[in-house]
Amino acid sequence: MADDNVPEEMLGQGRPGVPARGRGPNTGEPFSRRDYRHPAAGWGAAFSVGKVLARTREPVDGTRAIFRMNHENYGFDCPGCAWPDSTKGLRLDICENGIKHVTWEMTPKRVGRAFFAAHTVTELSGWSDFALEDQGRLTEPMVYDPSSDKYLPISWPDAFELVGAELRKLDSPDEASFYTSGRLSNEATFLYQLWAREFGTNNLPDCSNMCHEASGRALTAALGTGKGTVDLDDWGKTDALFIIGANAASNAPRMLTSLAEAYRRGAQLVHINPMVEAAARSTIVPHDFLAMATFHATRTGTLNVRPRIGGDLALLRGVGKVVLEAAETDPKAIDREFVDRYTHGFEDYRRACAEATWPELEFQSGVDEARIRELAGVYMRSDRTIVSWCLGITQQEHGVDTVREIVNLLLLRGNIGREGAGPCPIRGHSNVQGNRTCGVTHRPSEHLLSRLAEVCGIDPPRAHGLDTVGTIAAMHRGDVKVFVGMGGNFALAAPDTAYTFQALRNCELTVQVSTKLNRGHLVHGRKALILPCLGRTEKDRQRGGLQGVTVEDSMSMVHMSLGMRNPASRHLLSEPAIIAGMARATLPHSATPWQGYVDDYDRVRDTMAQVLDGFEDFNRRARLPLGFRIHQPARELVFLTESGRAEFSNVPVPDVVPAAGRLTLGTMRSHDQWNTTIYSDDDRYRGVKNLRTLVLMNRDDMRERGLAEADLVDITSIARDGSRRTVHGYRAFGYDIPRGSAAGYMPELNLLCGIGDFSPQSGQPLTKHLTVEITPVTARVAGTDRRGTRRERVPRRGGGAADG
Ligand SMILES: Nc1nc2c(c(=O)[nH]1)N[C@H]1C(S)=C(S)[C@@H](COP(=O)(O)OP(=O)(O)OC[C@H]3O[C@@H](n4cnc5c(=O)[nH]c(N)nc54)[C@H](O)[C@@H]3O)O[C@H]1N2
Ligand SMILES: Nc1nc2c(c(=O)[nH]1)N[C@H]1C(S)=C(S)[C@@H](COP(=O)(O)OP(=O)(O)OC[C@H]3O[C@@H](n4cnc5c(=O)[nH]c(N)nc54)[C@H](O)[C@@H]3O)O[C@H]1N2
Ligand SMILES: [Mo]
Repeated sequence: MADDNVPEEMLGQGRPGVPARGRGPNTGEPFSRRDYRHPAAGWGAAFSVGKVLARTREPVDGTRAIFRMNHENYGFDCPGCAWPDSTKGLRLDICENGIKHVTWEMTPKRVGRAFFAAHTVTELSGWSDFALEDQGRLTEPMVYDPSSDKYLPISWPDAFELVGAELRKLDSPDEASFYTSGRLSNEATFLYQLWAREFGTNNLPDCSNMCHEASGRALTAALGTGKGTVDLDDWGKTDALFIIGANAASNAPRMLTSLAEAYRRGAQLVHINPMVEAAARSTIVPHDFLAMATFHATRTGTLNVRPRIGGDLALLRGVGKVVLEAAETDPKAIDREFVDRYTHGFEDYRRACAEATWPELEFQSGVDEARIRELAGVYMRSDRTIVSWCLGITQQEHGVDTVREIVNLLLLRGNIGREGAGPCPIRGHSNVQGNRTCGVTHRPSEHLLSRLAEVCGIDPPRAHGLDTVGTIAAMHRGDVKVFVGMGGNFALAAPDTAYTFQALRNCELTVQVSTKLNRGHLVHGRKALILPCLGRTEKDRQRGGLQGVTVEDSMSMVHMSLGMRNPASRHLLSEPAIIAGMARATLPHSATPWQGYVDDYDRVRDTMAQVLDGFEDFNRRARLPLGFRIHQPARELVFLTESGRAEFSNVPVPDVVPAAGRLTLGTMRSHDQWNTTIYSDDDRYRGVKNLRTLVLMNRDDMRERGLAEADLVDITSIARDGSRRTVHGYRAFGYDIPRGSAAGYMPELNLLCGIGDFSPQSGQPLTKHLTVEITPVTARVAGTDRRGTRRERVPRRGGGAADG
C-alpha cells in the first residue's frame, strides 16, 4: 500500500471508511468482543503471565526477578504502579501487570547502532508504537542526523555538550522545559529539579499534570496536604471502601488482595463507575494458591453505583444531602464534634446540599434518588470509611471540585485522622508521588525555593513555570525551544496529538532519556538526542559502589529499591549520572557537587534531608526494612490551611450532560497496556480481543444512530473553541454503560482532545470528558458488508513480517 508511512492515517485520520489501526501489535487476528465472566486475576492472569514470560524468552531470570520484586530488604520496587507494598513482611505481593511491566524492561532484545543505521526516521515513523518498543532496549546515546534522516551514535561527553550548548544559547532559561514521567527515583528527581532551577526555570511539567494534579490541588486546599492520609493498614481496618473512577483489576491489581480481605472481614465495598469493572465483581488472588487450585473466588464488590461520565459531584452532593437530612433527626448521622472542632465552611456546604434539588441531582449524576439513598445508607452505617479514587474523577473539567466533594463527605462523619478512614487517591506511576515530594512541580512553594536557596546555594526563580499543556502551547508558538523528556512518552501521552507533534517539531533541541524506542524519538526537534538509561531492575554501579534509589508509594511510604540485573548494555548510564552530565555541561561554573552526588547517592540523600520536610535522617531511615512513612500532618488532624482547619467547599452542581445528539467520551487503558506501552490488542476483563480502535456505547445510543454491533463509525470531537477533530474507522460495541457516555482507549484517542480542552481548575486535559458525535462510517469499505467486517483482517504493519 502506498500509504505505509503515514501513521496518522493508520490511526484513523483522513481516510473515511477504512478501519483504523491502533498503536498496538495489530496481529491481523480476527477481533471479537463478548462479556468476560471469570473472576479478576486468577487463572486468566496466570496464563497471561506465562505468555509474557515465554515471549521474553527468559522464564528463569524473569521469574527470579519477580520473586525479588517488592520484598522488604533489597528487592527492587515494582515499576508497575504506585500501590503500596504489603507491610506484613515477606509475602509474594505481585500481580500480573507488574510482571508484564518488569519483563518488558528485561527483554533480551536490543536496539543498537546497526538498527539505527538500517532505518531512517521517516521509515520508522510508519511503524506501530508496539513495534517500536518491541525492538528492545536502547544501548547507547544517539543523535539525529538530518542529512541522512537517521540517528547516529554520539559519545556521552558530546551528547552532554550538545545539551549544554543549546541551553546556554537561549535568551532566557524559560525557553527550555523539563518534563518528568513518574518513574524517576527520588534522588534523580531531586537532581533534575535542582538542575532546572539552578539553570533558572520552574518549567517542570510532569505526568501528574495529566494524572492526579486535581487531587493534589483539592487536598491541599481542603486539608493542607497534597496527598492522601491513609495507609495500607487503614485499608485493613475500614468498614466501608468506596472505589471511584478506577479500573483496579487492570491498573492497581494488588488492590484486589486488599478488597478480597476486606470482603472477608465483612466490609462494604462500593464501586462508583459508569462501567462495572472487573474489580467490582470477584477475584482469585494470585498468591492464594489454594484458591487458585480450587477456583474459589472471593467477592470484591458489594454495591455498584453507575453515574454518567462527570456525574460524580452531583452524586456525592446527593449523598451529603441524605446524610444531612438524617442528621436532623439522628444526631449520630454526622460527627458534629469533629465538624465544630476541626472544620470550616460547614454551614455553606449544608446550604449547598439543601438547595440542590433531587431532579437536578438525578439528572446530573444519572443515578436515581433511591440508589443515592442506598449509597448514603452504606456510608452512614460505616464507622470508618475510606474513599479512594483515580482518573475517572481527576481527568474532568470539575476534577478539583469533585475531589473536594469527596473530602466534604468524609469530613461530615469525621473520617479523617482516624484508623481505617480517610481520603486515598490511587496514584499511577510507581514514583509519581515521590517526584512531587522531591521538588518536581511547576508551582513550587516559597518554602521549597527558600530551602533550596539556603541549602544548595542556588538562586531559584520565583515565578511559576509551565505545566504540560502550557509547555506544548509554548513550543507550538516557538517560545520554548528546548524540550527535555526525563522518561515517559510525551508525544503520545499528551493531548491533541497532531498539535503536540508540531510543537515538538518546532523545537531547536529535543532530548529523550529513555529505556526503549518510542514515538517521542521520531517526533523530534531540529536537533535531537536519545539518551538511554538503566532501568529500575538493573544494578547501578558508581565510584562509591552499588547504589540504591528510593521511591514513595501512593500511601507516602518511602523505601529503597536496588537493581539486581546486569545492565542491558555497558554504555548505559543511570538517570542521576545523565542528569549530572547535562547539568555540568549547562552550568560550567556551578558550585553544586554534581560528580560527588553521582559517585555516592547517599550524598544526594544528605542534601535532600536538609531541603525536604519529612526526610530528616533520610539515609538511615531509607534503609529500614520497610522504609519509612513521610510525616503527614493532616493524619494527626493538623491542617495546614489558611484557617488552620479542614475546609468544606460548596460549589454549585456543574452541568455535565451532553447536548442532544452528542456523547461524552472517556479515554481509558486496556488491560494489556501500560500508558503508551501496549503489550497486546486484548482487553481481557472487558472481553475484547485483537482490537483497540473501538468505542464502547450504550446499546440505545447505538440504536439511535442506526448502529449494529461492530459497525464502523467516525468519531468527531467538538472542542470548547468549536474546532472539530475526527477519527475514522473505529468500531462501535454495545456495552453496559449509561446513556450519553462512551469509552475508548488512550493514547489513540488523544487525537480527539483539543489542546484548549483542559480543566481551568487543574490544567489537566479533559481526557475523560471529550464531547463527541459518533456517526456511521462516511464511506463503505469495498467488498465488506456491515456484518462481514467482523472477519476482515486489519492490514499488518510495524511489528509485522516486513520489519520483525
Ligand atoms: N497495568 C497498568 N497499570 C497502570 C497503568 C497502566 O496503563 N497499565 N497506568 C498507571 C497510571 S499512570 C495511572 S494514573 C493509573 C490509572 O488507573 P485508572 O484510573 O484505573 O485508569 P483508566 O484506565 O484511565 O480508568 C479510568 C476508570 O475511570 C472510569 N471512569 C471514567 N469516567 C468516569 C467518571 O466520570 N466517573 C467515574 N466514577 N468513573 C469514571 C472508567 O470507567 C475506568 O474504570 O493506573 C496506573 N497503573
Ligand atoms: N487520552 C489520555 N491520555 C492520557 C491519559 C488518559 O487516561 N487518557 N493518562 C495520562 C496519565 S495518567 C499519565 S501518567 C500520562 C503518562 O505519560 P508518560 O509517563 O509520559 O508515558 P508512559 O507511557 O508511562 O512512558 C513510557 C516510556 O517511558 C520510558 N521508560 C520506561 N521506564 C523508564 C525508566 O526507568 N527510565 C526512563 N528514563 N524512561 C523509562 C520508556 O521509554 C517508555 O517508552 O499519560 C496521560 N495521557
Ligand atoms: Mo497517571
